[in-house]
Amino acid sequence: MAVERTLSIIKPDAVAKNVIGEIYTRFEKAGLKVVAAKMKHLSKAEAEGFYAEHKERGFFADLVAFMTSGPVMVQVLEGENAVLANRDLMGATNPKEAAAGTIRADFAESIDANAVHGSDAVASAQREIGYFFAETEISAR
Ligand code: RTP
Ligand code: MG
Repeated sequence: MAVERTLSIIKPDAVAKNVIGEIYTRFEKAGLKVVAAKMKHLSKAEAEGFYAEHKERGFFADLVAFMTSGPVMVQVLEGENAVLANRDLMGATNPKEAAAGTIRADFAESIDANAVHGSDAVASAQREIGYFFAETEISAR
């Protein structure tokens, strides 16, 4: 097993529901450490750049509109197999398909307002962490 870092975003719906702390508790109980964090209200350009891999998809405009609809909480999580561990905590993209006890099953409303983002691979995690954080903003723990 390898210690990895992954990028997590608590999306505008979950911030508005005031469940940042409940989601952080799930990270901590799973052994994932928050090693950097910031709250941000993304600009349209920031959201478009972050989700550039999806720019040809039919849902892209809705995704960008949703991600800029309110503040988000962005964090770097560190731990054993952090990328997959966080994806397991999140559950399926569509909350209707998310396993019981996952963040999306418990806090998400729809495939658009689905509470959290998590990097899907080590390579995308590196890109996404660099998109939001300078190396000096990440605390080794
Ligand atoms: P995320 O990137 O946000 O962690 O979610 P994910 O990997 O589970 O899903 P992804 O395929 O990367 O899609 C990014 C976000 O776009 C929205 N989406 N809408 N209407 C649709 O068919 C659709 N498909 C995806 C979701 O909000 C998803 O989280
Ligand atoms: Mg994704």
